[in-house]
Amino acid sequence: EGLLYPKDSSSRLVKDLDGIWHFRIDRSELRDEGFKEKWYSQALQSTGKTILMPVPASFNDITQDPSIRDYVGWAWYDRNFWVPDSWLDGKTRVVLRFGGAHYYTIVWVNGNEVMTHDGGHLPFEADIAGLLDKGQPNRVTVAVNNTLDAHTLPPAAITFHDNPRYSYPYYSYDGQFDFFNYAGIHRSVKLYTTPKAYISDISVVTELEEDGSASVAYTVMVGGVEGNNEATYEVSLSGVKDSGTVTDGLAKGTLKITDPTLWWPWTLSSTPGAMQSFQVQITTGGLTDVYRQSVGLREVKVTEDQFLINGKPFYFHGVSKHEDWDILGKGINDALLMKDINLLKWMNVAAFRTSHYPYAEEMLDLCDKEGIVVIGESPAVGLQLEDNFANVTLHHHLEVMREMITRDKNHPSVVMWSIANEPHSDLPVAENYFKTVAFTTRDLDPSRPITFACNQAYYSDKANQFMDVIMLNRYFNWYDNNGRADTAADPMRYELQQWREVHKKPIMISEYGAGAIAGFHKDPPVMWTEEFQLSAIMDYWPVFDEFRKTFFIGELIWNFADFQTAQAAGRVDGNRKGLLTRERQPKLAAHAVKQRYLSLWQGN
Ligand code: E9O
Repeated sequence: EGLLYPKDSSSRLVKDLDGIWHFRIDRSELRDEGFKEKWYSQALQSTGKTILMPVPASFNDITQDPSIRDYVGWAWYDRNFWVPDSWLDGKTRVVLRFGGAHYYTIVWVNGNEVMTHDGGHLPFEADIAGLLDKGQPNRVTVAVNNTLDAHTLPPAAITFHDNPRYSYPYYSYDGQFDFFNYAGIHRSVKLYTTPKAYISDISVVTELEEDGSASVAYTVMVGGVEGNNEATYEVSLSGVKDSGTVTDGLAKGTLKITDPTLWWPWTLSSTPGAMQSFQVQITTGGLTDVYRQSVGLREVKVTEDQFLINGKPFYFHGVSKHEDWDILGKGINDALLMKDINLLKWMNVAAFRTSHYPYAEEMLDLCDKEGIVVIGESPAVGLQLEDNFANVTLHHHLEVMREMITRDKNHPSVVMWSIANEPHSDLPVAENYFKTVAFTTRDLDPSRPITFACNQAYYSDKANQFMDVIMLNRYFNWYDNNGRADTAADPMRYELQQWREVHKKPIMISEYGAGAIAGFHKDPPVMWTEEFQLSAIMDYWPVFDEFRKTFFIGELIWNFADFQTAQAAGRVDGNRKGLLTRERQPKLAAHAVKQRYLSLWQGN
């Protein structure tokens, strides 16, 4: 099954379930009252006191109640909805789709369990047509649990603080990952219809030929074809058409496009982001389903020293980001996504990494359209203890890669998979673990290179042998050499040379940076001032420039903007390494980065 984005067509209708839902956290000690009392079998409001909660959004920062902000356990949501009688004609699938909820989710419709989903960032859906009532409201109930453990992604160890002298007990995570564990229904909830026989998945892979044409290989998965019925299909792209019969649920072929309009990053072309519509129609037993998949024709390749997009060397000058906003937490909203896109362009950013989890599909759509290049990262951040590499994690990790590739494979903006961030890739268990994840990922998507963000040493890391590109996270003049912004260049130069000697592969920096509280100034600079952040970042640049002409393919600053973390002595209402504040206003360094990125781009 695929995870096509819900879209209207002549055979499909989409209905939004976003808005205000009822909400209740489970305050019982074991967080199990909701299951004991079967809160899903009735309106949540009739189970006890509920509050109103917006969807999509993290629930944490919506109220003034710290026990909701810091809540760990099952949180419950419900709402009513109507569907038109015409949807219940027995010939229509009515699919309930969650763009993402954090972390483990169970969904009921009219009291019947319809699906569960493990993991915080990817979509899940189920056909609920058979459970819906005519002529009366239907109810969807969601229980979502943000408890993390050694085998979730990200993994975390939880501590229960129940000292009787505290006015209330609380849970905390020790920091295996450095961002707030926002929770709730983070992405849009939609209902959409399809005919009983339907297009279940589409994938499109482009290869550029010597003669300037493009071969576009398509695979369409078809579901719900009855018995011995035959299904036929038609596809078209750029005026080129193909048609045939669906065999074993698949329609496959290659379109040859002689004069293709290529998708380009905005730093490589004055007409970037060319998206086109790949139209698919299937017909069987009198039913027709139509879906229009947005695609961009482009090809990605890695050589010993370069990253090529459509055969041209691409330099990843940009940032690593977070999904993190005031009030909304990790919830999304078009205005905020658009603002981030505009800020990326304002800073002349060519590329960003979706640290440390898959981002909303809506964001990738915007990147497709604007020609902003994306490195798609899995939620495997903080694999530090040997137990984090256990088979149960590996199994889940592979499942996450499968879901992420299923969801994102048609986004031309996504050019590479980052399979993890800062794992203990020096542990003996890491070698086999990463070998398996890398091989499986390549199997799932042979069209994109693989990497991960490494903070181990070139002599002890055991995972980069399986990667196509090496990414390094380095903080020479922040976590080391406190107060000396001028100490990064030498160790950086040495390390790049060593890594290159061990692995003849392209290398980029996926994190470097320093904390600054906006409005703090001092000269000579001290840590946490805007001046210090600026000089710490600038200290790396001559080294990057030294290797840029050879194997060095990119520089991503940590971070695009300040972001929320767990409370800690080294964090000031969050991590302050943003070039922008959390409210998206520039610090001193943002202006310098904007200048540098402009010249990198124009020098290209
Ligand atoms: C991962 C990212 O999520 N890399 C971190 C970033 C940071 O700002 C974090 O936000 O801390 C850097 C890891 C450096 C580890 C050094 C630890 C030294 C502890 C004093």
